[in-house]
Amino acid sequence: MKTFDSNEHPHRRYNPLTGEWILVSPHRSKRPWQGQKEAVSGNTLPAYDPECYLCAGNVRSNGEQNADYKDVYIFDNDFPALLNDEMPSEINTDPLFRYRPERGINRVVCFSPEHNLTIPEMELDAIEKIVSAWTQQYLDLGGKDFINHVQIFENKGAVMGCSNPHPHGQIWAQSSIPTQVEKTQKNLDRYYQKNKSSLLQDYLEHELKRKERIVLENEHFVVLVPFWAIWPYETMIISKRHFGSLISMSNEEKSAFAAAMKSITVKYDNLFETSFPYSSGIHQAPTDKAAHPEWHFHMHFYPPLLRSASVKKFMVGYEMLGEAQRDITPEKSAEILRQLPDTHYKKR
Ligand code: H2U
Repeated sequence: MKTFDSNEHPHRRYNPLTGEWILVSPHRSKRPWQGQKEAVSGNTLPAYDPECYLCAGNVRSNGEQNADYKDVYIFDNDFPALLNDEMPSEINTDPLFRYRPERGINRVVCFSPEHNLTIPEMELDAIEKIVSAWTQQYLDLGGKDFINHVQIFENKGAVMGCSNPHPHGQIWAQSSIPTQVEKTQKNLDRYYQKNKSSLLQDYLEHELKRKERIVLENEHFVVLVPFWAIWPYETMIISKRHFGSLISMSNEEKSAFAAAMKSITVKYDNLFETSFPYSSGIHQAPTDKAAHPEWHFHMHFYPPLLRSASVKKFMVGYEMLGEAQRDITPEKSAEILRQLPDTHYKKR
């Protein structure tokens, strides 16, 4: 009988943050591909695009004019998914048709006035300004009595459904704690109550000893491919110190966080020498005024690309009906990312 080898044999891994399992099929990573190829976008973008609704001084679709901004610029989304208005509703008790009104605020965060500049190509001080702006937004939006959660995220690249290459992210602040965050919160809390320590701090300690999935680290943050990663090159930035949100970060930690974001996104761009698409976002303590000692600040990067600048992973079939599955192991992905140069390919 053969003995189990996680580099060779199919197995399932458990995600302690979501409580979900994922199927890993390492023996399959050499299978041939005759499927879809996406057009690779060359970087021919101008620094200013008169047609772009995010460029400085331009008029947006609702007729408002953007300021002549020089670094980060934030405005209320003109097509918000959530509305600020209070909507009284009858209590609905039917267990099969549950709903509740949801109140919130959506904002757009332009990272830079330069239309063709993404995070990996920005100077560190410009990325620090984004981190400061996010902190201010978390304070401002989270401080409102009806806002209990502030989701900061970036959707980058046309394959992710991003409508505009101008560097930008979004903030969705709302009265409920959204499903993904609620799952994570329950698991962090359960672990904290049981062990009186942070799940992610304990996890990080083991990862730093094992060194199998670490991509890079600096004084205050570690970037790794989680043991339970779903996407081929999924990573997480985890703070070394245990704290719950952006507002607990020292200035030094903010710089280190900005540096970690730059370093991982440079590696991403270098992987297939393309502007690497992803969805990224910060998971941190809700703003529901409760103490949340269980929360440990982290940022997820979920990139779709699999084997080249044009071939992405699809979450379809078995994954829609059964559970998420990956071929290349998280250890192999971490090794590939770790060995990539730290200088952006356009500057080499
Ligand atoms: P995405 O491409 O990541 O979806 O971001 C663009 C956002 O910008 C999107 O949420 C908003 C869209 O609603 N937007 C405006 O607020 N004003 C505009 O004039 C166009 C787009």
